[in-house]
Amino acid sequence: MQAEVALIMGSKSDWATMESAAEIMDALGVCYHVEVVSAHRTPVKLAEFSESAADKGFKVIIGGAGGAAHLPGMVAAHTRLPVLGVPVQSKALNGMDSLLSIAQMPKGVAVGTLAIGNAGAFNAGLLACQILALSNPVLADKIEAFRANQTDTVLANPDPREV
Ligand code: RP5
Repeated sequence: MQAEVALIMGSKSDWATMESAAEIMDALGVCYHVEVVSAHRTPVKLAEFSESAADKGFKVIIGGAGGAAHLPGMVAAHTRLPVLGVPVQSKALNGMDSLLSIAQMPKGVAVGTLAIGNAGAFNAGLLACQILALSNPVLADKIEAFRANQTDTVLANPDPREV
């Protein structure tokens, strides 16, 4: 099956965060490709991966990185595909470095920046699915059901003292 989402990250150490993106894509039945592609340690690979991504059939790229998190921005510089950036929580600065590195893009090269950490990774996966759902009614129905179930779960147990 053709992977529509490229889920890439700067290091294997990012997987504990980025697997949250995989979790929601698994739940919604979206096929994705996972690979470590580092802006700093494998810069040539990053350029080649990004430049060939559209031709390979990817429609959305999710890039996660921490610290000097140049991965999503550099990927976006090499492709017209939408790039969603996930700031991985760093040890030194708790992810503020990652967040600002990803969010502060110059005008003309767009990266959609998500929240720091697992929530951001999960939402990147969800947002990728929502983008794909624009041209996939079956996926759109699955997203509607996911959202309805989430709402029902909250409404069914509004007492904060109960688990
Ligand atoms: C970044 O440096 C990676 O995205 C990772 O978040 C961080 C630390 O990488 P490792 O030293 O754990 O490989 O490039």
